[in-house]
Amino acid sequence: MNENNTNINWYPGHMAKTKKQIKEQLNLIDIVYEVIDARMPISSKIEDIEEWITNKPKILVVTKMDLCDKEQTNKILKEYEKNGYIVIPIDLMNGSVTPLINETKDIMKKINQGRIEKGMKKRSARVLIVGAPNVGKSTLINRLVGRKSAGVGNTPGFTKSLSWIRINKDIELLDTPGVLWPKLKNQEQAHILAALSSIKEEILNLDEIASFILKKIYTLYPEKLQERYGIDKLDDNLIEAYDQIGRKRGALSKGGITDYEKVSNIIIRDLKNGYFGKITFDRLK
Ligand SMILES: Nc1nc2c(ncn2[C@@H]2O[C@H](COP(=O)(O)OP(=O)(O)OP(=O)(O)O)[C@@H](O)[C@H]2O)c(=O)[nH]1
Ligand SMILES: [Mg+2]
Repeated sequence: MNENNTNINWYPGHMAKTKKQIKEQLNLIDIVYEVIDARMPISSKIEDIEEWITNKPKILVVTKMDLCDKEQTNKILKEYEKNGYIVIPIDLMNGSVTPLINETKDIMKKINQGRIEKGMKKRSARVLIVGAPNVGKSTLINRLVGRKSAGVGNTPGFTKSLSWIRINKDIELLDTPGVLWPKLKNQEQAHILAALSSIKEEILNLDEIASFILKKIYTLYPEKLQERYGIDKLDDNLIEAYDQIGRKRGALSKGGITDYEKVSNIIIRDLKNGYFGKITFDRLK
């Protein structure tokens, strides 16, 4: 992978534009929900957020708790708490959003006390939602509103523009398109984001993402590779593994040769559809 090319693709113009638009709205904002994906609580956290969203109370909202390996994710979340973050983990499919609403009201109460002391009127909370693509920002908004008012889709870049949505009489929310940051820490982070659908698949090579997924699962959760594909051992070149998956899943071209592209797609879809079970790809160093 060419470092320069990938950097350009990771940070396309529309993300720079979103960032600029968010900055323009910042003085209207009381509270920030910084959304991260529980399966990648380190890799999906906006790295440069402290540089462009300063002096705002933030809540770290951790979505997709139902999909993660809780033992690993909780270790990382504890570390965030130790560093002073307010952390609210949520399963947006079945869990409750009440803890988040209560936390928001608490913070707003303090802000309003300050306003009243200055002779200003109380007002409802204006909340900005930010996060990497596909982490669940719009789904969170829909849960908070209690109906579908923001567009949702399992591809990065679903939301295309900023929009205000009223949650209830106390809270108004600004939904924003997913953003990344100009320079990803390393290839590992880029691959994790791509594997878990926060970077468009087309940007990295499909085979590269699929190989990364295989190796990652083999390293962190070898039993899941056995369960799903009957693979006990992964060689460095992955050819045997691809052949095995190809046979098992009928991804063969004429003459019984493995269709490698099809296998790559199978691996990526399997992860996307949660067929490896509950996984977390980040680890504390
Ligand atoms: N299982 C599970 N799926 C979730 C959860 N939150 C979001 N999703 C799914 O994740 C996908 C992305 O959700 P969106 O709400 O569109 O994500 P977004 O952050 O708004 O994405 P962009 O607009 O592309 O930046 C959708 O398929 C959601 O159904 C969750 O807590 N659990
Ligand atoms: Mg969205």
